[in-house]
Parts: sequence; structure tokens; C-alpha cells
Amino acid sequence: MKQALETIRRTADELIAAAADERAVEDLRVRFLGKKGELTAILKQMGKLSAEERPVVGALANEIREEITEQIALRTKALADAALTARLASETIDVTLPGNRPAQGMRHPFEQVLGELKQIFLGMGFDVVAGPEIEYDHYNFEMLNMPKSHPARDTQDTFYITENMLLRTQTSPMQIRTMEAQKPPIRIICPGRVYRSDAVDATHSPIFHQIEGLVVDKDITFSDLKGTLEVFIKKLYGEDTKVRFRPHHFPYTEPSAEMDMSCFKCGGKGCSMCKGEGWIEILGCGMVHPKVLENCGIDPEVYSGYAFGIGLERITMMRYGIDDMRLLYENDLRFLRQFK
Ligand code: 2NM
Repeated sequence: MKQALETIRRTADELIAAAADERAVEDLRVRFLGKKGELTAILKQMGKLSAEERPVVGALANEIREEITEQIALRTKALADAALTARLASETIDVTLPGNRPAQGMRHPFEQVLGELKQIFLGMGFDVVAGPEIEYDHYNFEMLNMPKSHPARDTQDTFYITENMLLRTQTSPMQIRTMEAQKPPIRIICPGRVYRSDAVDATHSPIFHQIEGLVVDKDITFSDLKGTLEVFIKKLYGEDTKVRFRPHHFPYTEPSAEMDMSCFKCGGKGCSMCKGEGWIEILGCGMVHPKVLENCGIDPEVYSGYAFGIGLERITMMRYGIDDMRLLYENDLRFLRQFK
């Protein structure tokens, strides 16, 4: 029986040392130590032994069981360590390899042109103010000298929310709010989204962007308006750009004018861009109507001011030679990537 035990010890030793994985080790544990295992089988036969032999064989059997148990534990740990080492080696990353560069976006052409425009006006002492896109009829029309009967208020052209609230059709309501809240001198531009009930085509959209400007102080004249807007256009389109003013009409300015600039494409000779005119209409402007100043609590006998409105779509399209406004709203990256 001792012989049999020694054979088990040797066989177990060899097999455990050679076991290739944890599964094989477990099979060996069952084979030697399990309920139907080889060592258990021997112990079951202990009854046949004499009283002298029994404790000796029992002690040997126990010793071998402990030895096999320990071998199994060691082998299991060795296999786990080896597996971990192998996994770490296979998962090693070279941190010095160049990474995948994240896609670099850019600002929308609107934002690029607006950014330049803001810089120009900030440089001339203007502040930038923003206001609500949902406005009261009062600020969008009434205060701007457009009473209920005025043709410019045609409900066809405006998105009303309630009888008194609407989506602003221009950013001038913010200028009214500023004149109410702050006494002259005032020098502001109001960029923002505005809404009109227009069908979409190459030059129209029901949602578009305006930058309106306002200057109110003592002794502000039409010359200030002309000088400031000329400097602005030259900074945006180049020093060679010429401007001209044509009489126009707006309910909130008097006198009113439209400003043209010499065609950025042909320089004034006449081409397809300016339809042979040599000039391109660029903005509306005028001296703030005395009634508008009065509405805001500013005495038109003491103060005067000028205002202007520029379409961001228009100046962006001209700046980059874009001939269809819809391209600016579709967010097709193939188009937008050209403006990096
Ligand atoms: C334009 C053209 C002319 C304008 C007037 C005012 C205000 F609030 F002072 F009365 N803000 N903006 C104005 C004047 C806007 O847009 C084509």
C-alpha cells in the first residue's frame, strides 16, 4: 500500500508539473484527490491494514494529500502568472506612436465674417449687444414709427406668436431697448437672427441674420454715418472699395439711404456679379427719426443719431463669392470645409 502511495506521489508530481493550463490542473486534482480519486481509493482500503500499519500509512497518505494540494496551488498560480504576463505583453502599447489626430472643425462662414465685422466696430468704439428673438409688437414695430396701420406690418410678412408677440423682423427692437435703458452717448451693434415670412430661394430665407448699428450723441450728423460706414466697408473688402449713397425710405430714419459699394469682383467696370452696374447694394441706413428718439425718452432737440442695417448673408456671400444662400444653411461639410 505504501508502494501504491509512493507511485501516486511520483505520478502526481510529474503530471502536475507538466500540466499546460488550469483546466488540466483541475482534472488532475479530481483524478488524485477527488471523491472517486486515486488517493481516496487507497484510504478506503485502510481497514484491511493492521493496527500498527494503519497510523503509518495514514500519516503518509495525509502527507501526500498535502503535498499534492500544495503542488496544485503552486502550479495554478504559476499558470495564472504566466497568462497575465503573456496578456500584458500582447497588450503593450507604444505610447510614442503618433496618435489619430481628431478632426479639426472650423467656424461657419457666417461666424468668420461676423467675427471680422465685430472687430472692426469694436475698434471704432462700438459695443455688441444681443436681445430676444421673440419680441413684443411694441418694440418690433410701434416704437420704430410703424403704427398698426403701417404697410410694413403686413401680417403676411411676419410670424406672430400672439397678437402682441412675434419673431423679430429686424434687430432694431434691441436698439430701442438700449435707448430706453441707457442715455447717450450710445454706440452699439446688434447682430442676430431675424425672421420674415419669405419663401426659400437663392437669395431669401425666412430665417436670416442682421447686424444693425446705432450711434446717438450730441451733434451726430449724416457725415458721421458716411465716414463710419465707408471705413467699415474698406476694412472688410479692401481699401480700394468705393461707396455711394442713394436716397431711400425707412419709417424709422429720416433722411434714409441705401449704400452701394463698388463691385468686389470687377472693381466697378461691370460684370455678371453686379449685373453690369459696377455697384452692389450693401446696406440700409439713415438718421434716426426724431419720433423714434422721442419714443425712447431721448430729446431730439438735444441729441441726434444714425442707424444702419446690414444683412450678414449678403456680405458673407459677397466676401466668399457664394451664389446661393441655401448653401450656408445646409451644413454640407463638403461645402463648409472650403472655408477653413
Ligand atoms: C436699417 C436701415 C436703416 C435702424 C434704425 C434703428 C433704430 F432703432 F435706431 F431706429 N435701428 N436700425 C435701421 C435704419 C435699420 O436696416 C436696413
